[in-house]
Amino acid sequence: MPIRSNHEPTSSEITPETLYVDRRTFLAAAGAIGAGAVAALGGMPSLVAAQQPQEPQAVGKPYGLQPDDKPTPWEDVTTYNNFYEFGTDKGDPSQNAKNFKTRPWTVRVDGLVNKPADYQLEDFLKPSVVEDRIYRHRCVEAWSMVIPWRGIPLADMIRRAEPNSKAKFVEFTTLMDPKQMPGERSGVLPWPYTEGLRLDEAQNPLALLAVGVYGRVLPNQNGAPLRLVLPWKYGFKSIKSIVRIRLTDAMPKTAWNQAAANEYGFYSNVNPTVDHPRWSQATERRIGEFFKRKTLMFNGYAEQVASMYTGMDLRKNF
Ligand SMILES: Nc1nc2c(c(=O)[nH]1)N[C@H]1C(S)=C(S)[C@@H](COP(=O)(O)O)O[C@H]1N2
Ligand SMILES: [Mo]
Repeated sequence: MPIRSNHEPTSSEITPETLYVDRRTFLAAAGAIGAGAVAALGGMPSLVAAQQPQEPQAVGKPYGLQPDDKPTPWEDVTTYNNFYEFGTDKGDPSQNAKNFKTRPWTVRVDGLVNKPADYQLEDFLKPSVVEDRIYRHRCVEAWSMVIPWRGIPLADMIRRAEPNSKAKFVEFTTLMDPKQMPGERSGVLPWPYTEGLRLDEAQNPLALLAVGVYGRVLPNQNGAPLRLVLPWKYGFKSIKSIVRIRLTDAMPKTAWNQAAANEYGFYSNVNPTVDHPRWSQATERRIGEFFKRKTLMFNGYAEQVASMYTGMDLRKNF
């Protein structure tokens, strides 16, 4: 498995050969079946699955990686997960989400927009729009990873919906399906899982709607078929298995904030100087490593995001 190193990429590295070939075969497959048939059959994702590389590939443009960052192994990325709909232990989601049905899948984009719409997953999988990006990933529980995602910028999605002048926030909702998601039959969180962003945060170029990881279709335990990725925030903001994206004028309620408001705020920006009430956030354990690392302000993405929070008291707005 080619694990990429951390130096700034050359242009040939940004679009590695494997990915390029992948996109060409994808295009050929899409052309053969035709757009109408794809919509009716929901056939595109299975074609993607059939065309995807057998071996996970750590492809993508590195964003905000530090010199000693390298992609966390596929095995860890896909078996050490938080996805409470499928259980609260890190190993539960990979075990319990095996039969989770992610096709067909509709995402409703509505609220304070001029163009509300229902999108099919296929709309997010067009090879002309997906990008591969390697991001740092920091969980509020003080562990971290480096993950090669595949997705589309959230800003593109929002632009398509045309937010009106009243829109100030974006609310995200996970599928509610207690039959398939055993966790939703428990009281561990208020269901369905919800999250929220200020509109400008949602429009930040780093915010990604992910459909894949390691060059492959997103495994169920990682939030298939579509999840958010916000590398400057604690992982719980990166909501999985999204069915609705709603533009609002009021700050959305979020699952973890409702569960424990003193521990989980709306912003959840990675901040080594503001501790969780029950543990320090100054250091973290990189999965697969023994020694702890120092946590970086905004998880190393200050240059790209700090200006959104100028003048705010980050102790109050945690
Ligand atoms: N719907 C939903 N989304 C969720 C969660 C969850 O329990 N349910 N857990 C969050 C947390 S705490 C983290 S750290 C990340 C983990 O993503 P990963 O398993 O792909 O690393 O997903 C986030 N998104
Ligand atoms: Mo997390």
